[in-house]
Amino acid sequence: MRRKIAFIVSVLCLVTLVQGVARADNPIVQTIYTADPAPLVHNGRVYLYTGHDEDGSTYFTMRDWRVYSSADMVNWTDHGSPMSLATFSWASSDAWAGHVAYRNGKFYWYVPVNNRATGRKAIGVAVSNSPTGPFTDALGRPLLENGEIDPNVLIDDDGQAYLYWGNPNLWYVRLNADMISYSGGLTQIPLTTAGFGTRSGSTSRPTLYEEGPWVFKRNGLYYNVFAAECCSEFIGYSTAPGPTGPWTYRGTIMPRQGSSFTNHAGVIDFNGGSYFFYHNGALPGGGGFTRSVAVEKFTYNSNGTIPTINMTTTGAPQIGTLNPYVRQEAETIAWTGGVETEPASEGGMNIGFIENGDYVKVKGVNFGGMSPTSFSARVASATSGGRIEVRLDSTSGPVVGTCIVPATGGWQTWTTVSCPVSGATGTRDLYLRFTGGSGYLFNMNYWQFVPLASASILTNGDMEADTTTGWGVFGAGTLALTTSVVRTGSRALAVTGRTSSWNGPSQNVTSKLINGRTYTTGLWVRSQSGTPSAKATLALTANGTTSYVSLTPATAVNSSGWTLLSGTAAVSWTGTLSSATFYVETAAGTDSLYLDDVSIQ
Ligand code: FUB
Repeated sequence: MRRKIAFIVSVLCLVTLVQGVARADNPIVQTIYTADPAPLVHNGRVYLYTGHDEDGSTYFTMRDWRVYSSADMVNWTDHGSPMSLATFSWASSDAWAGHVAYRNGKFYWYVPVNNRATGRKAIGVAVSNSPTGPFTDALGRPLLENGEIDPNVLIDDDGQAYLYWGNPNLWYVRLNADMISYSGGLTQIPLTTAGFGTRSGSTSRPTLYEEGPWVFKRNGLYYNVFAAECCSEFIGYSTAPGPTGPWTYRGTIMPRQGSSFTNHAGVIDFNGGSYFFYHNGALPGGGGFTRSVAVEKFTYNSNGTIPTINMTTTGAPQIGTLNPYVRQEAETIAWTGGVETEPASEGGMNIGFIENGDYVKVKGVNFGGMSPTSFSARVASATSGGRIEVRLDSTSGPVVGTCIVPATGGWQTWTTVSCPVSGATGTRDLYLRFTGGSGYLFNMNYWQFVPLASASILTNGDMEADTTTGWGVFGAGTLALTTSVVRTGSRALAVTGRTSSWNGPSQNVTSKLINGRTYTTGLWVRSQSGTPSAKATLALTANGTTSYVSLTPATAVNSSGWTLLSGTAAVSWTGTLSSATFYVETAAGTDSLYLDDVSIQ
């Protein structure tokens, strides 16, 4: 069934492209149906926790929760499912709307599920040291149970945490500092029409409040954004001077729209902007039980009220651009037609179930002023592979490179392929379009571009001069050119005779660095025998003090193929720079190495 969503999304987007209409980036996820967004800002990223509507559902058939994250609000990385009904041994069904709170280095995920023993809805809490999990049941039993749903946590400025939840009523309880126990009783918030508006045509539920409270504090004012007046729901909100009220109804944020009869909001401030997350039925096959999470950017009115926000297919604008010269996960996606995601044996997720014509769009990729020289991708194929067309602007835009993916003997048997690239400059949308025969072609785990060596501050970084010109040795070692083991062109650099792990090929870049600049480094390394971890480093001496900047992370290399090391690092110093040396070393050992296509720019 998942193939069906993916196929229809692909066809719809081709039609959209042919018609020349601007491309949609809402809903956020196209690989599965997602619902009940709960965004969390942490360390410069937005983590988006969602529910997961099973394909073809005719009820809220939900068995697991999902996590996505983004630094730019348009390219979202899929972190898979770090929590499911199985996490809670006492839960029988209904992995419904949850919320994640961060406190003291831990992430607490509060969710409503059916308690097998009582048959009633209960609130469970799971905990993790990482925003992407895995999460484990913190208690082995419900945190609380009163048959109601949709937990949400506010941690007030004085450190007191409140858990809100409820449908048909609205409740709160004071959480203890451990976040997995509470003090005092479960307290009902009075659902008055002054506090939560007047429902039309119902006497049993006089107010608009339905479910899904999202409580937060901004500029000293407490907001409760909630799903109102089922069915279908709209999103309304109330405000209060304190976390427990009294609440005053403030009106509609998102009117009834779209084909889902529920809606569910999450509101954050991130990087100077305000964002409203919600769900609808906008994907093909979507509806009340096959929903999709979407996002809009908005601005609070000057008096703190929230404007009307409508659902769009464009979504939020991108913050900044994406760097193609560092490893990017294949599952970082602005929009996809046809691919799915799954856990990768190398860690994280990979994209898979790729068929001829499927594609991934990555938005706002900043190639800079000089086209990269090559594109590389980590791929696996249990069949005969296929091709990756590297395109710009659209699925039918210019092809700047084509990589051949071979059979690797398994869907999780990974190899790195690379291909030359030309003509990719400026900031463009990148489309990776996959082609081949029938059936599933290959999987992709990650990709990156290699910057143009001639744009580099290094001399003879591609090693194609007929001497080792430009290169020296940091510490001990002997350099030689080789023509028998090369990555591109006809020469590579060989270093032997290293006597310490920090010894290796080097260049003096003292006159070339600019204080405060960020540099992107790329180099291909191969060992002559062992399997050391190699890395590129900058030794800076200013005002008599030497400091070391890691230009790339230490990366395992071997003798059977070339490994790309890459990284981005800010370079600055205080006082007068007397010496700056770029060098390649190993984390340990003195293995002999080959180097090719080295650049720092
Ligand atoms: O997703 C199941 C339920 O639908 C949620 O708990 C409610 O908020 C509504 O969105």
